[in-house]
Amino acid sequence: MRRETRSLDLKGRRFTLGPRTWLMGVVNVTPDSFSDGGLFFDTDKAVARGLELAFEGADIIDVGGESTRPGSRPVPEEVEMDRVLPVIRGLRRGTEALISIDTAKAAVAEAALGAGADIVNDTSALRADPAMAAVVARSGAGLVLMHMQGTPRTMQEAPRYDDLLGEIGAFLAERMRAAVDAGIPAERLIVDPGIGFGKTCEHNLELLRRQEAFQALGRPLLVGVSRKAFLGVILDLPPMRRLEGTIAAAVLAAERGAHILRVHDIGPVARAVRTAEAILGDGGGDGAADGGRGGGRPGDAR
Ligand code: PMM
Repeated sequence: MRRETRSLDLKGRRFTLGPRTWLMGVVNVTPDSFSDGGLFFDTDKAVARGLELAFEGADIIDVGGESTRPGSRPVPEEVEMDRVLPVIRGLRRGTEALISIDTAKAAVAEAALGAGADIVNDTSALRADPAMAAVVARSGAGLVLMHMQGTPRTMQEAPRYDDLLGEIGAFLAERMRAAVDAGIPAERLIVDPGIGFGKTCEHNLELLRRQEAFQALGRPLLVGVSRKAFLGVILDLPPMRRLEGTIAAAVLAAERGAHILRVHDIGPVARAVRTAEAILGDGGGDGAADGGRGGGRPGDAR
């Protein structure tokens, strides 16, 4: 994998990212997310889904209570809290996996961190709520800073860039400075180019092709390709039939520098990524399917 090792501090614990690709599994507790809206809207189903993702190999479980699909409108914060808090409490009781809260609202983030979340995944990169930076700074939690052109309501109307990689890199560097100025140490930051957020299919493909440029930011890189619309353009298939496209894009993203992959289908992606790591000769030993000890499974004579 062409990526550098980075350390990441989360609530007083230090993690090393790089040797083994981390996987972030998605639990959308929403009636309307673009690919799994409604499936895990019920608390018990959402907790069960999160535990299943952890069992299948998710390092992080990303819980979201508001859809960010193109054209979507924000939901009130009490509604978002009612959706995500019981799920985070249930997951915290049931798994050691890290938990992230996908929200741009400070009050939701604060309550989620109190309920046991370790990371705030803010797709607005601290721009939506002026109180967010202080909440993250106080908590010791990690923070994902994601690039988005426009807002979820408007972002796909006419995305336009003069210098795609340059503009996104400059945006992420500026947001990192804003976070550090607000008291969040750089060691707690994760950056994300925001595949599908104010980008055409061509923009997304170019980002994935040239994604190594983001290594210069010096922080772990998170990439979310799972079931996204650019795969629909390539394959002419609906979200639930984009698994093979997701796997191809996810493996290439990891090979080109992504430290963390955000995906819905953890099992299949984990098997593909571990195989790619083994072929490339890395995986750090702790991530390979056989634990890095050689051997394989009983009955696997070949
Ligand atoms: N994509 C979605 C939601 N949240 N967060 C980050 N950091 N990166 C992403 O690419 C991302 C995200 C949209 O996907 P979903 O509605 O299927 O969860």
